[in-house]
Amino acid sequence: KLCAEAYNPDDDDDDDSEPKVIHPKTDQQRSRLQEACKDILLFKTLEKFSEVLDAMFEVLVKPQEHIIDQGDDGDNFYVIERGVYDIVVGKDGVSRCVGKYDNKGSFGELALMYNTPRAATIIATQSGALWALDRATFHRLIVRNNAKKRRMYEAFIECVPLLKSLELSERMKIVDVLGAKSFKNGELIIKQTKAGQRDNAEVEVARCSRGQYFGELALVTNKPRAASVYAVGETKCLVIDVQAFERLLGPCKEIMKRNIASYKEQLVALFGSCDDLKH
Ligand code: 1OR
Repeated sequence: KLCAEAYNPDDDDDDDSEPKVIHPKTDQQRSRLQEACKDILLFKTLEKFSEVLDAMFEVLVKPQEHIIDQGDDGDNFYVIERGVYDIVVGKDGVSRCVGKYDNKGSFGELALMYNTPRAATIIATQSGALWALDRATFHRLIVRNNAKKRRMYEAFIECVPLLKSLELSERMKIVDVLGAKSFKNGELIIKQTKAGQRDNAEVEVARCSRGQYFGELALVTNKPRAASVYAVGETKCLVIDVQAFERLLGPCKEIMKRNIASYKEQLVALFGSCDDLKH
């Protein structure tokens, strides 16, 4: 058949010509899978989430097993059901552990999204269980959704002051991995995990609105959450995970640190000390 129409990736959305991958699962497996996937940000804006679940398959891993080796071609994307995994990056012949996944999260999206060699080595430190999604299905369901996501969030991301110092391409990489979460009025978004909550009485110290950010302090200081955050009215937040934060927001860290210094002044003004923020 000859076709004179221009190629439009949007028309591609319901392309049934590609075979759907289905790995049959028991009810018990499916519910474990659903539990492991419920906070995976890459899955948050998908219409065809159930097809993702259909295609995923279980992988059991042993201690010291390399799930991914830096430099390899990408085969699968992985969601963690359980286990602790080291993230190791080699540069100039020196390998360094740059982070870890502790019984939650996902990895292996970069090589599949950008067609690049694996950027890090992922090693299981104990026996664990993963759910894998093959490259073709990841492409069909996740990568194709990215164009839509970029259109949806580009205008908003462009007006977030914190991200001004990044290149457009860097901001778009943030959009590729972020997820959207909605909260009801009064709902807890972040829970303070620090002892010494000052008589357990909670005091409002600040209010954030469109374009502002929160949740960075614990990631910058590697300390427990220093404050709780509640939704005021119906709210929608865009969320990125700690590894993507480390990878993509490095250039914004100086701005965040400056703002953290002002948190201390606010705390001193409110409580007379800022012990909780010392680091
Ligand atoms: P991948 O397909 O490249 C390795 O395979 C995966 O490790 C990668 O996708 C990410 O999912 C995950 N830099 C690059 N990749 C990382 C990083 C990372 N962390 C996790 N992955 N950095 C560490 C951030 C804590 C930056 C290191 C300089």
